[in-house]
Amino acid sequence: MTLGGIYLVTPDSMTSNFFEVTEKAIVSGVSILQYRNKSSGFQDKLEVAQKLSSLAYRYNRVFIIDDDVDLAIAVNADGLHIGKDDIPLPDARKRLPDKIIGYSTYGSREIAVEAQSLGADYVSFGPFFATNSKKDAGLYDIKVLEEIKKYVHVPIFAIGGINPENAAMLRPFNLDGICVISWVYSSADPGRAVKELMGAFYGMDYIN
Ligand code: TZP
Ligand code: MG
Repeated sequence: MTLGGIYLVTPDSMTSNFFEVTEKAIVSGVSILQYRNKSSGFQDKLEVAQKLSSLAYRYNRVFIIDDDVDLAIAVNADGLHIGKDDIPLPDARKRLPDKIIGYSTYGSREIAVEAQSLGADYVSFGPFFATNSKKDAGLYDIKVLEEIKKYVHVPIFAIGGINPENAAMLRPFNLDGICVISWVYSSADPGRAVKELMGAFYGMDYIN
């Protein structure tokens, strides 16, 4: 399984049409879905994660859980996404020997190289653009992506404030994919939002 394309992350608050929007985005071309919830208890997260997992499974998409290794195991997700404040990567790998593990590298090539050496299956960089979806996020220089493919050989994603306009700016770096929350979840037409993003990221016309 190769990891890449449009990687959709769930927003902090779930609107009443959350599952509908998520399904539309998946149908329109999202290839990876991440359930990210930093505020609810395990039982509530379990219910949502089970629904999202069946949705992703129905369309043969990759399903990833953010932070919570127990939840990833409970729903038999395809993988787990972690960063510096989460379970250390080697411990996550012990708990999930055969699953995908993604690692946040913020704006650091060194973190990315280390995560790769510890067995991360993909890494994410960013934010490079202002975001309202992660309050404590820094803002990093896109320059870190120059020549990154010389050092990092697992799939590379960018995250944070990505929209079709700036997604086109990422094209020269030949990244494997881009992660988004608000561009899709704040859109009146999430299917179109995904297609516009694909068009910008791949430099092709995906709108039809
Ligand atoms: N990690 C870094 S930025 C970010 C996360 C989870 C939020 C991305 O959301 P948006 O709305 O696409 O900027
Ligand atoms: Mg985390």
